[in-house]
Amino acid sequence: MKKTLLLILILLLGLGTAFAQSKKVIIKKGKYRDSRMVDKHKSDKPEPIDFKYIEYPKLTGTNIADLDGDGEQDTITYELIVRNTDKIGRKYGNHFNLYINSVNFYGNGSALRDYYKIVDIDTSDNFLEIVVFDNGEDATRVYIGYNGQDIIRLGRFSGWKHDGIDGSGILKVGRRGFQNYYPHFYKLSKDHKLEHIEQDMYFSNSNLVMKDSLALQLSRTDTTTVIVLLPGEKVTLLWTNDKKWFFVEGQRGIRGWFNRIIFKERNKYLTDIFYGLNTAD
Ligand SMILES: [Ca+2]
Ligand SMILES: [Ca+2]
Repeated sequence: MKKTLLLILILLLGLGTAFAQSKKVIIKKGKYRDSRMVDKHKSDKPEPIDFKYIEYPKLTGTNIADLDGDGEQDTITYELIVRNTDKIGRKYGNHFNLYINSVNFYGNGSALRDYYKIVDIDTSDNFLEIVVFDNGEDATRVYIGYNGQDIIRLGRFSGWKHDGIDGSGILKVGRRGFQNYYPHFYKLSKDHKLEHIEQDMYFSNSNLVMKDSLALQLSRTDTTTVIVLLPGEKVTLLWTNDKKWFFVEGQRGIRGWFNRIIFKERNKYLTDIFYGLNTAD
């Protein structure tokens, strides 16, 4: 009888230990799903970017505006040198001439449109800017300035159909990324230059599928593994610095970082790890 009781006791203790062990496993799993941990990831995540823009009218031929803010109206003439007409009769050019008063600017493109826009990137200065459009392989905008003497090519940007012009002096443009376009910011300087503003991370928000497994780490400085993404798992590439760091959210809602350098070590490319990338990178 005593032996039986002892056996039952041993059995119960054993079961208790087994429960304790299985409980331990659950706790570990719970740790990965801890909301505070996800919050910690969020603290590493920059805020999404507001991308408002003003729609300026399409202009053709000759127009008048005070581009350099000297109080005198300037005469602007845009001439498209037409080489192509598309299926619905729209004319595209390979070259254009832009005249501001007596100054001429000659430019080229692959499928230039027959209109231009006069925009105001920075409402706090007295200058206006001109934009010429190219519907080539990528939608392209060419920004042109005038300082009263010379016509200045400010920049040429491809990507999103619309650039963000809100009068703040910051031009927001979309640059082609891994699947979507990344917003990039340019500041219009006093000497008519569009200067790129470096950001820590660029918003990507690309939906991909895992081709291979990949461990994500807690932060850029803490290599603790938060989750291992598995083949077939849907993931969102949220942010990247376009160089080596990527911030990813997995299908199970866990966010974490990976460094591109691990692929070099494994002798693999991003396309070996993810389905859905639109670059050969
Ligand atoms: Ca003027
Ligand atoms: Ca201005």
